[in-house]
Amino acid sequence: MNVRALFLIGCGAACAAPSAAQTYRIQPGEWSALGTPHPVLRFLEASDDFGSNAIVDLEVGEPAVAEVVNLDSVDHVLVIDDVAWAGVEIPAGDTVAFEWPALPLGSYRYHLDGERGNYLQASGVLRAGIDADHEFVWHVADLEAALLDTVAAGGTWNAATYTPDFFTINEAHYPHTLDDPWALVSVQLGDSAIISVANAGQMDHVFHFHGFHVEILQSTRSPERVGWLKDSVPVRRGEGLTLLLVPDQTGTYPVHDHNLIAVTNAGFYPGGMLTQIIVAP
Ligand SMILES: [Cu+2]
Repeated sequence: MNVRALFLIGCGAACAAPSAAQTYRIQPGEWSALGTPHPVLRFLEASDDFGSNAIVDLEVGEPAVAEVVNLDSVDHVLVIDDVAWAGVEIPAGDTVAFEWPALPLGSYRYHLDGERGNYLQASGVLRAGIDADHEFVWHVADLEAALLDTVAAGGTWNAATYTPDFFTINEAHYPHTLDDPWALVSVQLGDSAIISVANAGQMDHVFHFHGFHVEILQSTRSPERVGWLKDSVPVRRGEGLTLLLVPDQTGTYPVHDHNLIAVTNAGFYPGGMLTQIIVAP
């Protein structure tokens, strides 16, 4: 199978007709840290329940019209890390029409800028041209649960005192990562799995794959690493990465942040940024 051809799929017959504008909403809500609710902010598809942030899919090199409703009490600015784009101002309570920019093939991190947008995690993965039979998305973040309360109350994030105690993939920590079909890589021997990764945290993370080496297909921050085939992949703050996994053995294998504090929940192991690759015969 030609894996690059697979990766480059994305503009079939559906491209001929322009699709309707996608609608999003910015919504405050709560996230549970081992049963204790904390305030968070999400960027959601208008039709989705409150939960993990939206995965935004675009065609390669084509702008896409969209609309966003700001249900939060403050103004926000939507940006994409590592992309030269003016961004979109979204006043509190307003509905704003905008265009996602034309982007090269790959995975990116979009988010709301500013303390509240950044720290309360209105942030997600934007994919340009990625449409594979076996596709996965890891929007990874570190956070200090008590700081969610502080920032929601108007306080600020302070690097000097930051002590993260939760580490998430798609806004969930292990073992809940295994309930998320985007986070749990479940494939068959020889499949080509495309994994889009973006780091929404306040620190760099390094993913360690057991059992397999993955190929870096794209990086917003480290393009010199494209083509590298490694069992450990760093993802810097704000970076977007696209990885190719072609499993050559069956079984269940962990994949996790190599910084072991990040595989805990409030200090308890195992937890955090830990998921699995399950390969069926
Ligand atoms: Cu490991």
